[in-house]
Amino acid sequence: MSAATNVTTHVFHPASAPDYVPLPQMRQLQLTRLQAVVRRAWDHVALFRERMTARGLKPEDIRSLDDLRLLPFTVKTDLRDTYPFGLFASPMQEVVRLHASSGTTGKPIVVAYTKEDLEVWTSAIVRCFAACGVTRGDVVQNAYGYGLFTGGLGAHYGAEALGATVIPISGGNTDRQIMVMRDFGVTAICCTPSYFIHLVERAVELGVDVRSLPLRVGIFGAEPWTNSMRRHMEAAAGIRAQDIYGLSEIIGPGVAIECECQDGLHIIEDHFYPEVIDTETGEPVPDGIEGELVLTTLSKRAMPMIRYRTRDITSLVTESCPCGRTLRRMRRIGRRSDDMIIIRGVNVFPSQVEAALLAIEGTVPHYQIILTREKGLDVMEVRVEVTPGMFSDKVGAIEDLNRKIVHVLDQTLGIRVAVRLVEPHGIERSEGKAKRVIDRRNLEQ
Ligand code: DLL
Repeated sequence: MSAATNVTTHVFHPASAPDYVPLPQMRQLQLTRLQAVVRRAWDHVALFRERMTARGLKPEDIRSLDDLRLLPFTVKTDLRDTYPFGLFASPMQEVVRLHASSGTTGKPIVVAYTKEDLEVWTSAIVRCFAACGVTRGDVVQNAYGYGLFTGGLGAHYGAEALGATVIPISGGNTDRQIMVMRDFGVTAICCTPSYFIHLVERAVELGVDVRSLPLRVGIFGAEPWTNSMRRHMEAAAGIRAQDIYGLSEIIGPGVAIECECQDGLHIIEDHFYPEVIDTETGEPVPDGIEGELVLTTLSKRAMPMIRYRTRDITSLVTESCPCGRTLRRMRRIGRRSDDMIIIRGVNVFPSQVEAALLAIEGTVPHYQIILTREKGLDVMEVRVEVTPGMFSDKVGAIEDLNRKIVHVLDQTLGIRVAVRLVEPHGIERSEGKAKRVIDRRNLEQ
């Protein structure tokens, strides 16, 4: 996309103005917002106030952006421990939407939005999509899942506000996706990168050449992907493949986006303030050095997040970007510092599998998760050892147990997994940390 088109997009959408503000102005805006959000969290969130008090801090101690590092971190288990609404800073009358995402064990984590929060979210997505060259002339097939997952509704309202035509098709039903893409003249698609690869492969089987369709841009995220996957998707579908990043705890999709330069993701930093820290020491690392991304929401009302440890590993890029945006960039996320795995866009913790299995009689807590990729789609198999008593039982009992585990895991994780029961001691014992996850998906394919 030329710079001229970019300027047009920028003027056309006043919401995109903060993308280009001079740095001193941005830092001032961030500081003002940071002070307000810390005050809000202090006033309304007990956990945050207690942690600040324990450090001898008051909201007025935050005088500069550097003072951010004085503040305590927030982590995923804080959301679990205060489940469901303990971190809300707004009364329920002001909360207009809830979403949820996987927690580390049985319960999900819940996130909340006021009307103003939804406006911020929508404006962030408008800016992200505009950065990818999507305009109101586009027909957007939104194949992120609609529901508790933030992907579907988040992308939906942003694309609509941009003035594009949105097709809220949600995930799944691949043959119908291909029919819609062809018949409705789709020009932009949003989904996980792995699903897009699957979709293109299926299209080939159906005799549809995606390269001959008007589709020209894909906005892919919710799971890690690589530059070689980008090249593959761009060549196979005749599109530009853009990376979008976000997480439920912060807002959902729309935290950071690739511009047409495809060289790092611009962080929407007037709303989401980034730091990168050393995972061990918790100390900030210099720009350009890898570490864990920590985000602070600068304008969220219903659920402010102060120094949220995302567990996503990246580094900050400070050089200016040829696109003209002054927003700092981060390198794409290739891995996490915890054991969360993402299967077809759904977050799964091995501890969730473990908790579910423990509740089922006839199994022992020896299990392994095997991940593979078939036709672009993630496949998860859970191998579980049965008890000796169960093993000597009839075949029917084993089959019943298998069905039961499939059902329970389906309920717990929200995705269908294959289950293979193995004989007692059938899973290799480890002398150190048990190797629970064997990931055979080759991200380079
Ligand atoms: O995945 C929000 C989202 C929806 C982002 C649609 C982009 C597009 P969660 O389900 O809470 O939210 O999962 C958040 O997914 O911490 C990362 O580990 C991973 N993730 C999200 N986007 C990317 C990306 C949504 N572009 C977790 N690259 C995050 C790599 C990503 N990992």
